[in-house]
Amino acid sequence: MENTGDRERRLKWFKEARFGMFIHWGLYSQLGRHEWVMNRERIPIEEYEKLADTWHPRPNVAREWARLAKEAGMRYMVMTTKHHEGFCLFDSKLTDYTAVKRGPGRDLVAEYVEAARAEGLRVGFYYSLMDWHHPDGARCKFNEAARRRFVDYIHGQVKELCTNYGKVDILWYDVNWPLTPEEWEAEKMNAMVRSLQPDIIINDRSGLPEDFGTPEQHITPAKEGRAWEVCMTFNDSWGYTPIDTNYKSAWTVISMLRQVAAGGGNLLLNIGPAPDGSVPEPCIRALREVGEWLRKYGASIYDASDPMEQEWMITGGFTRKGNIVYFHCNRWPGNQLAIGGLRNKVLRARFMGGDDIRFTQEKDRLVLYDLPTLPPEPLDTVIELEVEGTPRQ
Ligand code: FHN
Repeated sequence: MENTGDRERRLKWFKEARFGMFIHWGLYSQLGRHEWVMNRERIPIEEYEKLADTWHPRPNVAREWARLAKEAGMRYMVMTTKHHEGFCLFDSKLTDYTAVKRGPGRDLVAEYVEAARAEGLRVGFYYSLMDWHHPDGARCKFNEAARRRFVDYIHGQVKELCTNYGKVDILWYDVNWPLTPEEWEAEKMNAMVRSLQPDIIINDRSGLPEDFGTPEQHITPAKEGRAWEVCMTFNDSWGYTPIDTNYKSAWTVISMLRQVAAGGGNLLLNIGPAPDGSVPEPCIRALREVGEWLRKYGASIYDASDPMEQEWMITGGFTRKGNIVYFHCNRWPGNQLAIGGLRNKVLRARFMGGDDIRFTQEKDRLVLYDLPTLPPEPLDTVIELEVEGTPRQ
């Protein structure tokens, strides 16, 4: 039975990191339609496998991703080592359907690990349990011999990933269809992972709760203080889609970060690089702007949170570190601003890194006065409230 003290020790960096880069990259990137293209378009395996020999990514693209992640204020990365298509971006003794033995001709996971570490970022491995390429990937549900072979294959690959790449910080399982955790022998698999990587944190998608929850596309804070991380696409697909124009803006990402921080969770924001590894321009532009905002206001995001049941108000929301409450303003109503929901007596109000603000407080309602009539972009405004008990500077 996992002891919570050890879990809190292992989760400490993760909870403070707040913001990570998800990377979906694979054979599907060449088709530029969706990472589920093999399934959605019913492409026969022998047809789809040809993509394994036409994929020739540029060298060292992972370093470009790691530099961008760092510039964006991200503290960790999670890359697909194998998505549902079954193609392994890592070296494996259990299959020849790998980046080393086919088109790329090199270990793309090793390159990614080296790049992330070179930029001081934590390393996460995404690994899909569902596998459309393995002959037993579906019949394992109804045939014990097939289940045995498939479970041994999956456990064997997870062992390779936890053995051959040095320290791994996150194991990010995905889609455990078609087996139950018992049929996966998930307890045994995760115990093996922890024996090889004692500090690792494991998500909840092997079917066991493990260390953190993984809501997807919707900010859904976990209850009872359990660690959680919401994963989001940058546009409408996890994989590369050249025609998709619906990329999130920097302000949208900042707003998501503030809501995630308020709820005490993490944001794992996805990029779907082109087949050659290039990052779509709209991601680069937005991530650079997010990084700029975090360099100014990161203290109100990284290790500040306020997981009280706060209705995410139109005007904005709170995060908190000790007795400093940060108010992130969403909408700027003019030269006065009323903020509700405060649980402490306010001693001082000021723009974060800026001037003091005149205020009055009635119970939990604070009114700020003489605000600039033409304020900077509302999302660019973080108000810092020193509440009762903070040693005054
Ligand atoms: O089917 C996958 C999908 O392609 C993508 O990898 C997401 C990322 O969280 N996970 C599954 C859908 O939940």
